[in-house]
Amino acid sequence: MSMSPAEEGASTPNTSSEAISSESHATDDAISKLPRRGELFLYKNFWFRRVFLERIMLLQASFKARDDDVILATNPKCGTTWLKALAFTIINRSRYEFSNHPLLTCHPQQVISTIDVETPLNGDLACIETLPSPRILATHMPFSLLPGSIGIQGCRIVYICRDPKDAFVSWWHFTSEFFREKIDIDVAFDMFCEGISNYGPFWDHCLEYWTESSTKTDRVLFLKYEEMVLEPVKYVRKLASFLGASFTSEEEDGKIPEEVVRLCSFNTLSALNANEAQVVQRGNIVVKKSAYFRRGKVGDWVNHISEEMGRKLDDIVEEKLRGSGLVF
Ligand code: PAP
Repeated sequence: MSMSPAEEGASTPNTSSEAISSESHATDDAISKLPRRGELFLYKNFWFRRVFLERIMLLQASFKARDDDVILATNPKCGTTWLKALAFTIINRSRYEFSNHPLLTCHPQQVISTIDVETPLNGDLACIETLPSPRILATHMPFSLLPGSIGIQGCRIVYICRDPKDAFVSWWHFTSEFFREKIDIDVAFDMFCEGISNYGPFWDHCLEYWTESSTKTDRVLFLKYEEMVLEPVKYVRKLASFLGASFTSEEEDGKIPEEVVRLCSFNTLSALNANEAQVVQRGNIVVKKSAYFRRGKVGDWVNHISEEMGRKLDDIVEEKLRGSGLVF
């Protein structure tokens, strides 16, 4: 089972601290010179919080992909937790019984690491490098900023996107409740509409992976949260097939795809992670496990932003995606 770098890498000795320290000063300098809006820095057409950008730069310089890596890519709050649970369960299904499965005790965020959130800032990638193949790694990085070796090695990439209105509301809740940052929702919404959000513009993030997935169908699988909610078994089969782990006829007869869906469902996982005292370590932050299971509903945005705001964002996104074939 792959563990998060935060867990595995915490006590790994730093072999070249001087080199890393001067590199990190250079990164600090480079980031300080970037255009800035509040906490966000504009780097190569995308906005990032400093901690994530530092890791992205570090990974671009040092991450070495393997040809059998599976990369789970998402805009924040678009279904990362769900996709991690599904991919982990599908790929490891011969190793674990459903009745005694790691996900019954470990949070999906603990079994697969989001590399740009959890890589130690001291630059030590041992925690990723020592994982056995095939590695499953997650990222919020835009396609254009993925470390070059991912393209060269031809890893498989699974991308999940979600209606931006629900993603925005989910992010706003997560940020305000769990990081105690009281962000005015109207101000945050206006910035989101301008394209200024962590890892945004939201639409450019989706579009880059969408474009790749339309030309490289064997390398990039593009999924939509809403479609998966409607027909989870169909998409679990699709995901398994893309990952080179199609269900056998015996597994189909044994209703294994349905079992995967059940184990990884919002209802199952949220009940297991409901204890407010349980936390997950993500890089240098500690988050309540339950923070990743808020409502898990399609269309919950109507309860938090007005119809008018919803229409405004829809119009912007429609305009930005026009001609691409991607619609929400
Ligand atoms: P991350 O990007 O920070 O890793 P991510 O898992 O993408 O987080 O986002 C959490 C959202 O996925 C939450 O949405 P909500 O705020 O609208 O409720 C969460 O409820 C939802 N989610 C988590 N697990 C599941 C699941 N198993 N099935 C469906 N939705 C889920």
